[in-house]
Amino acid sequence: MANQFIKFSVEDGVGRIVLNRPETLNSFNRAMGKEVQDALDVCASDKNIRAIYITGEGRAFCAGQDLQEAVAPGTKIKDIVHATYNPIIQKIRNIEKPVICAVNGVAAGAGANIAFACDITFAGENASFIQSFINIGLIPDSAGTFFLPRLAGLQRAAAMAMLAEKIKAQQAMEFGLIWKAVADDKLQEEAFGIARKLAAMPTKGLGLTKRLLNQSLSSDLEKQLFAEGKLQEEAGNSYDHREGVKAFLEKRKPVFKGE
Ligand code: T3D
Repeated sequence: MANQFIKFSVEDGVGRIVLNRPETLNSFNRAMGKEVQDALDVCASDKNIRAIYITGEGRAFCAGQDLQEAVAPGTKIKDIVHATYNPIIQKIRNIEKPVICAVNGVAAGAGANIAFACDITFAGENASFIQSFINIGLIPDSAGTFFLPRLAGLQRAAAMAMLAEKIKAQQAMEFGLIWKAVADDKLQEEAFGIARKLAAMPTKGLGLTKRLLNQSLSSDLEKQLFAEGKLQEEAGNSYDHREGVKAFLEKRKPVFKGE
């Protein structure tokens, strides 16, 4: 079925998801949450999609939950969190392909935490991030309490979550919450260029790298060293490993298939 609240396309091996409710700053209603989840499922299962790109339409990236929808009679907050945000974060982390995010404006609440959960996040220099939850008496969800302290440290996580001050892209980069702040007018070109580049790289190796980085968040040195040995064997059995070594020895550019 055609999407109503996102745009989804495949370009140069990249699954491109654009949050598209600009009149509410791309805030999530349930239907948009489902469309994003479905698009992520397509990206996970389609062999021709080797990287994923997420951005927003208009002046914002995403203002988190649509608060009009959240106050509708009979709505349970826990149901929204379980149906919309938890699966999106799980899919972003579990897809064994790189997920690139281009934050094109304000990212608030769940919108900010979705951006922080992606593998490589770019933001336009005038984009901003706000843990706006506490302004409406809520707590950070969408893995904010997981990623904020791990990426930025406990003090910064607490201050961001408790004070709900807007931070600009440059500061988010200095805190380690995003990879790079770039000029607004270069954001899409630069971030999509990286997604395109990743889509031509050894997908298997990238996916296994992501699995190990995920695992490291709740692991210890011994377990991690053991897992690296095991997955290096798997990477070493891939077509792209053979091609990479062959191309190196033949002094030519490798042509990776993602296998
Ligand atoms: O059920 C649950 O709630 C559980 C789920 C939780 C997950 C969450 O994400 S909770 C957090 C929800 N999000 C927020 O609290 C953010 C609310 N928005 C803002 O604080 C501000 O809009 C921004 C800081 C994001 C941007 O400010 P600004 O000044 O650039 O824009 P604005 O004028 O406030 O908003 C522009 C329009 O978008 C405006 O509509 P209008 O007046 O032009 O018709 C505004 O109402 C609308 N809008 C912005 N955010 C939301 C929204 N409409 C619905 N839901 C929103 N979240």
